[in-house]
Amino acid sequence: MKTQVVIIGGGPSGLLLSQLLHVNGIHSVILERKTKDYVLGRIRAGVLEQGLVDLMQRAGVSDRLMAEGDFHDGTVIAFEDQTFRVDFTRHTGKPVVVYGQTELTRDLYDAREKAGADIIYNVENVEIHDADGDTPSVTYQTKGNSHRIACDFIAGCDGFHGVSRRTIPQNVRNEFEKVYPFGWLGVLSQTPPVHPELIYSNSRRGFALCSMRNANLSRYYIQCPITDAVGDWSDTAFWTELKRRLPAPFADTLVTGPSIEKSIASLRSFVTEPMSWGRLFLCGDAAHIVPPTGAKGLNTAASDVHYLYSALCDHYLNNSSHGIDTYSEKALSRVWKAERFSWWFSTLMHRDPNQTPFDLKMQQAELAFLRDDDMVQAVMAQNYVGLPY
Ligand code: RFL
Ligand code: PHB
Repeated sequence: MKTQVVIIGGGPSGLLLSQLLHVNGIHSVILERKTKDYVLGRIRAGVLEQGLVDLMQRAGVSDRLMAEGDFHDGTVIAFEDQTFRVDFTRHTGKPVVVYGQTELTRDLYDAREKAGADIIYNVENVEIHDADGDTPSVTYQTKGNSHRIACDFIAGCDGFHGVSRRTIPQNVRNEFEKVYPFGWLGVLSQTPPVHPELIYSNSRRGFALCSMRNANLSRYYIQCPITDAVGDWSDTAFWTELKRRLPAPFADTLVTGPSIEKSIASLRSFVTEPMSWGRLFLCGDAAHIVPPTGAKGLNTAASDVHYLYSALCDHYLNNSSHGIDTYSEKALSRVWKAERFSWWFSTLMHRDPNQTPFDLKMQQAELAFLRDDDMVQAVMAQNYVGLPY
């Protein structure tokens, strides 16, 4: 088999890249380790930057997002018993859109399948060959049979645990990492959201986030010890703890109900440099991870996809290698800014078990500065709605 671009990973990065290439007449094959239902069962991101919405539009898959997405002009920040609001639209002219990663991924699968895309599920033992030469290929197995695809380029969209990043030789790779000493326990429930906008809360008992998917589907998170297991948290224990971490007006009106999904995520900042090696290009979580505070993961994956699809269009349609040659540098420049914002916002909002009294005072001063200074709010808004591509 032969194709122009082999895409490893059928998550949002791989699907969006494949769809954008298709719109520009460039053929790709997607290799996905799991089934489509498995990928759609993962409850993850919920907040989209305008840049990602624009890419979905360019890919011809934005109808449902525009009809059902909820445009948010700001967010509420709570600390201890105080609340204030950061107005995105006033500061930047842009809102963010609340639309689940599951729905976005479903829209991309529908479009790819409608166009007759080559998506191969349940692949095993994916290996990348000769990415540093002129004739790369990818081998894999399905149902015990071995296959090889020859290609011009390989896009590594296979997430943090994929094979693509590890294919880049260790003496070429530089990895930067910070692991946070706490996790997020998340609950999805068929209940109306407690407030029309997201609430990020730094309370004495730790961080909490009130988010949503639609008018009757809420997504809530609380900071928990990394050593906790989902089984340690009954629904009642979760709701009791969430209420304790919210200012009284929200705690008193919170509607609770049975959880339909409950999971614990660890928090990590991670970047690998460079993001390309020969004809292999890393995209999304394969190259970088952010802690979820600030909702930058999927959105940063989207900016990589933007740079990579533009580079491949330059190569195939304009006979220019400039985009490909500068992909890693351009992508990393934006990635590090998203890393900085996610790290700053995580540090601001969580209670670190190792926090000293001085650290706590600094956190309180920083929150007061954000609350009282319009320019600081403008900087936060600019980062939250997404820096330009
Ligand atoms: P994914 O989604 O991990 O998809 C990678 C795909 O590759 C497949 N794969 C392989 N396929 C073939 N061969 C192999 N060897 C393979 N190894 C892996 C996997 O099965 C999978 O299908 O990476 P991608 O596409 O780069 O997308 C990244 C996003 O999923 C991620 O950044 C976000 O979900 C992060 N995130 C959030 N991002 C936001 O922008 N806004 C948010 O509000 C937000 N909230 C979150 C989040 C992530 C969370 N968790 C659980 C980490 C909230 C949470 C709780
Ligand atoms: C979510 O809705 O899952 C969500 C929203 C905002 C974040 C992280 C996660 O910062």
